[in-house]
Amino acid sequence: MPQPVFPPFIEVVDSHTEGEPTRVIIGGWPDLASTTMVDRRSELMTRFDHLRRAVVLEPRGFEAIVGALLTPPVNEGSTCGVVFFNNVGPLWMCGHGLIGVVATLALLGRVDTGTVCVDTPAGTVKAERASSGLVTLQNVPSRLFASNVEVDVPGVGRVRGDIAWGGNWFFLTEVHGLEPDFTRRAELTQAAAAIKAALKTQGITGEKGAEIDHVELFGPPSRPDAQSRNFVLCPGGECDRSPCGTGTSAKMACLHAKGKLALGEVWNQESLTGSLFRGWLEAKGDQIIPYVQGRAFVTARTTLFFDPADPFRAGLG
Ligand code: PYC
Repeated sequence: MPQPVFPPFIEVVDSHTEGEPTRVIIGGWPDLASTTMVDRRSELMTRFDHLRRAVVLEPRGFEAIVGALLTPPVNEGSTCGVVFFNNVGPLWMCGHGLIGVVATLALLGRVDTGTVCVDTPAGTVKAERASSGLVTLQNVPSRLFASNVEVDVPGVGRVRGDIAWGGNWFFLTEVHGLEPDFTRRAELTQAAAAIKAALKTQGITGEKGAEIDHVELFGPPSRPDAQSRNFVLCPGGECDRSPCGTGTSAKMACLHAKGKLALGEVWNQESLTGSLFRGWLEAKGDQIIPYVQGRAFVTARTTLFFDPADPFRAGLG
């Protein structure tokens, strides 16, 4: 078995978007050979899984961090590509992460104010950066896939919810008797993880058998300017500290399909930490395009080292 090769160092910029951390790789990661974003996502797993783990897991990271590997663009007009990944594997898209990428590109002087296009494995997304730093993400087309799906969840009971695509696959349902607040995250995680496991056991999937790897629970808002508050369980078992960009997109697509959110109408989604994404929808032909607005703050620019003598250089866990 060949030993995984580590570069001497990897340079990163850390930020958080409405509370949820993103670590953007800005240098040191070996070049990917693939020429499409979908193939780059696969290559990240087949050739560089040891680097994914080393960058986001302890002792350099922790479970909630989403990594973002910048790549050359694949489409004319795009500034760059990005493959997002977390503690268990790659993501298709990441809304909070994309806002973090834009803040990082601004720090590096690669974007100023105005529009930037970024290629992702889920498609090309656009973002508009205001002089205040506020970012408006134009996400990939989103849609309700199946509504009022019932699932029997051991320890929870029968749960009814929707399945939707917002750049990742989501099961969305109301939470009863449990406030979606950060202080209740252990119980919320337990309930959402039980739902996710039941979906898998009962063969309930997204389109073409796609695994539903995000579970989104909704409850009443605590802020007067929000319509709803959510808890989002991410694939690696951690919860999103932001309202989740792809999750907010999936939610708005569901509301629109049920006649509860008109095109252009604002949807303010609060997270379990009390942060907020402002969202709305536009139609493009027969597709529904979500817009998600939020802020990212750069917290560090760091060099990661991988000492060959370090027993945890490939990450812990
Ligand atoms: O903001 O789309 C998002 C996201 C997905 C997983 C964590 N954040």
